Order: sequence, then structure tokens, then C-alpha cells
Amino acid sequence: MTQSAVAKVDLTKVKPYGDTMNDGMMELAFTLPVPHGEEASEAAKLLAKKMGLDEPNVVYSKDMDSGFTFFVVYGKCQHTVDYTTIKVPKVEVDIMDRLECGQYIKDNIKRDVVVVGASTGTDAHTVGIDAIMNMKGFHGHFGLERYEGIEAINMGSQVPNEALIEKAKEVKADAILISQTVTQKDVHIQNLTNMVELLEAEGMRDKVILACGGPRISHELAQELGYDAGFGAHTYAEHVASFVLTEIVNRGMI
Ligand code: B12
Repeated sequence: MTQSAVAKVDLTKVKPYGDTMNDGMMELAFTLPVPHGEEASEAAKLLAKKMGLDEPNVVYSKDMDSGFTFFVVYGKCQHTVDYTTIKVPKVEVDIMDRLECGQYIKDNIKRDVVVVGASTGTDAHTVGIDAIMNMKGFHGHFGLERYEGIEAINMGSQVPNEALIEKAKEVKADAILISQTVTQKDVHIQNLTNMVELLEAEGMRDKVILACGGPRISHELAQELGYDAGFGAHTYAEHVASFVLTEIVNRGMI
């Protein structure tokens, strides 16, 4: 994209960019429960028009068997958003790198910090929690196991909330980290809410730092559900470590 194209953006009226500024071009992918054919493509176009796309064009369709068709549709979006008014709640903390975290513990906490984590409920995805906790980390960012002064216990996936709480009690955890990847039918909301309820019933909620993360987790959602912090895509161990360590000091959990 050229500098001149960038210069012409009106941030109060942002719309998708295809190959010229404000052309509104966007791509949708979806499946309709109708058999593959011309009527199916027409249905996909009508739907795209109703969604505010002008000149919808079915560029790909595939018979998915048993009366289902998959579509890729291009069209020109007619809507705009005012980017200048957007405010996204984020975890507000100065990010320290791994070595700075170790030094911060030595200077301010003067004991080992214990963190337990898991991908909980029925969720079988371990890669997210491993990226944060395992020694080798993710994208060149070492995980919590590599941090001096942090004892990181990763319980893996499909861990019942009750088991995670038991482990937190046993090791006197300062922080509990929960990963949730599957969001189908809002299973993550139910599971994350259940965790908070169980901690409250145990009288533990105020005594631990509670954070969750996953590709569809935001700080705003996490706070709504009763968590101290939520972390989404592109999170590394240093983000959550900085938050946990700063919270320990701010709350006087030393
Ligand atoms: C690998 C994978 C699997 C593997 C998992 C292997 C494993 N050991 O983890 C297997 C094959 C087992 C699998 C199974 C399933 N999967 Co899957 N899977 C994926 C895939 C391809 C990649 C996920 C991944 O590893 N991402 C890489 C990690 C590093 O990213 P991340 O999780 O976002 O983590 C980062 C942040 O989110 C954050 N983070 C995450 N957790 C935490 C926690 C804390 C505390 C913090 C601070 C930060 C943090 O930090 C991480 C690093 O930056 C995705 C599609 C995709 N491309 O994303 C589908 C996907 C996640 N799977 C999906 C589904 C539906 C399933 C199944 C239900 C399929 C099925 N019908 O059986 C099952 C799950 C069954 C179950 N009971 O859970 C859907 C989820 C849809 C949804 N929104 O619910 C996806 C999106 C695919 C899709 N497009 O449909 N899957």
C-alpha cells in the first residue's frame, strides 16, 4: 500500500480496503444449508446484499454433501466505523522482559512466585497454555518455566476446575492461569464463570490472581466474568508475568 493511499484515510469513516481507498471490498466465507447450484449462489448473493454488501459476487462455491454448500463471496461494504472514538479496555501494566521480571521478584517480592495453569473443562487445546508456561515458549519468547523466581505448574488440558483449584491450594498458588480456546455455544463463558463461582465458594477468590487467555478472550470479557485480567492473541509470557508480579506487589501479597 502506498503512503499516498494511507494519507487519504478518513479515520472517522473507515471501511474495508481492496485495491483502492474506500472501495469497501471484503470477502465473506460461509455455508448455507441448501444444495449446491444456481439457486444456492443466488441465495448467498441475496444474503450478502442484506448484510450491506453492494455488488456481491460468488467467487467460489463447493458442494459440502447432504444439501449444504460452502461459499466465498466478495462485495462492497457500504458501512463505515469511526475509528477515532474506539476505546478498547486493555491490561494496563508496564511490560518487563524475562530478565527484568526475575530482577523485579528479587527486588520487590523476595520469594518464589507460584503460578498454576491449565486449559480447563472439556477444552483439549494445549498449545495456548503451553506457549505461555512451557520452558521453550512461543515465537522466541520463553515461557514462565524459564523465569527465575517463578514456579510454573502447567496441568495440561481438559482439567476440571475443581482439580485446578485443588492444585492451587496444595502449592499455595499466587496466580491461576486458565486457557480457553473452544467457544462453541459459549462453553468458555460457562466454564470460566463456573471457575469464579467455585473459587468464591472456597473463599479463595480474593486470595489469588485470576487470569484467563485464548484467541477469543479479551480483557473486557475477562473482567465481566470476574477475572483480574484477560489476554488474547499475540500474548507472550512476559505480558502475563508482568501483570501477575505487579499485582502481587500492588496487593501486598508479599
Ligand atoms: C491445533 C488445533 C487443534 C488440536 C489441538 C492440539 C493441542 N495439543 O492443543 C486438536 C486437533 C486436538 C484440536 C481439536 C479440536 N479443535 Co481445534 N484447533 C487447532 C488450531 C488449528 C490451532 C490452535 C493453536 O494451537 N493455536 C496456536 C496457539 C499458540 O494460539 P492460541 O491458542 O490463540 O494461544 C495464544 C493466545 O490466545 C494466548 N493464550 C492462550 N491461552 C492463554 C492463557 C493465558 C493465561 C494467557 C495469559 C494467554 C493465553 O497466548 C497464546 C500465545 O500467544 C485451531 C485453528 C487455528 N488456526 O487457530 C483449531 C480450533 C481452535 N479448533 C477448533 C475446534 C472446533 C476443535 C474441536 C472441537 C474439533 C472437533 N469437532 O473435534 C476439537 C476440540 C475438542 C475439545 N474437546 O476441545 C476451532 C474452535 C472454534 C471455536 N471458536 O470454538 C478452531 C478455531 C478451528 C476452526 N476454525 O473451527 N484442535
